[in-house]
Amino acid sequence: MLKFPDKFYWGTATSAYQIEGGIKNDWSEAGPHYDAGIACDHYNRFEEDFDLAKSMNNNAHRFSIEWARIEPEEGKFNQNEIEHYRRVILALKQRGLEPFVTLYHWTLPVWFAEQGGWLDPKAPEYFARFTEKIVSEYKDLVRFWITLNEPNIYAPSCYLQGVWPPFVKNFFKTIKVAKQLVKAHKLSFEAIKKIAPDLQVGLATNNTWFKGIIKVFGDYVYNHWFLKKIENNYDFIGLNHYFTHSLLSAVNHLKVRQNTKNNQLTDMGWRIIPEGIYHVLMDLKKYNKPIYITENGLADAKDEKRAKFIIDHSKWIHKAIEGGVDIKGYFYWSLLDNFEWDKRFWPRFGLIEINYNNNLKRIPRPSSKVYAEICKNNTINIL
Ligand code: GCO
Repeated sequence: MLKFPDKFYWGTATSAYQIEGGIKNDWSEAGPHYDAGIACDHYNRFEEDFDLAKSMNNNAHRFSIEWARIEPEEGKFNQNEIEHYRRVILALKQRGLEPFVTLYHWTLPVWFAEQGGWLDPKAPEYFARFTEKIVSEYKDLVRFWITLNEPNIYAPSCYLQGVWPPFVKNFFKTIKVAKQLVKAHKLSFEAIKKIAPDLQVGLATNNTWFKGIIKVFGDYVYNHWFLKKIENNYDFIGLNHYFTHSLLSAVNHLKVRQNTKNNQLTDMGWRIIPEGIYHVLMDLKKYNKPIYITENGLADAKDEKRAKFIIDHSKWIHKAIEGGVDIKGYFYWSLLDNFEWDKRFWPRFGLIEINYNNNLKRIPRPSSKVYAEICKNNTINIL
């Protein structure tokens, strides 16, 4: 039996645009393929969803606040939406779920995108103003704040590969956006600390275990560039982990397959290598900051691999804790099946299945019982 540290946070992670429904932002305006529509209607069904999280014995939950709802026009904040998210936060707390709030999970208000998005020279200030508004509203309710989600995925996907809005393919603009995101994080961090210095602020970085000849480049550019740039402007690291890459797998990774039969692969064609999370965690030890695993999960519609995936990853996380890494929580991605960006709804990441053909009915998958046991006992059983 492997025991996790006392007060370890066990939860799931979500993001607003992927589950809420009824959002108008840069994605919904990019065309029908990018419009999440009603998604899981989580906006209206959050209480039911948090009941499910609670029934899995979770004691924390990560979610994001949709900037486009809060500030639909530049500088004009929508008080009704602020009250909505207050109800969301209170609903979590009533169920004993510690809220971890992401301020920016990739989607943008339309006005912001039209003014040039992150390339607008004033973009970091706009983000800091939004941060200030949100954090002053909820400072007494929320202790953990995540400024940006995966800037190291966002910048290349939107500005280099050009697969996500605004669909730009330009190396120099990618660098510019990355720098703007660094600035946005720093200003946001400062704004939060000014409101209440004891609030805990971090960002979520997507780190990969690189092997072979791509390791030097991968570690430097992808895993550490952003963390180094934000220097000491953070209290914790949020780690999102999905990949282990060698040169060949990195190339293969670009070809997304659906419902592969290979049991080493997820439905997205991503390789399952639980050991990877251990190496990535050990590699983050040098920053001497607490680490929350803010995302880790897989697309597995049949739920054949999910329970083993969670157990195996938990074992390697435990080994990293034994190796001296200060890991304080784990958030499985995701609570519900959801809108997986340009892949739309077919990838099924949820511990809870959504039946899109039957009233968005929530159906807990068998693996959710396994996760519930881990969360309840704060241990994993090894055979
Ligand atoms: C991420 C994204 C999620 C994805 C998940 C699965 O942070 O990578 O936050 O939105 O849905 O990673 O691809």
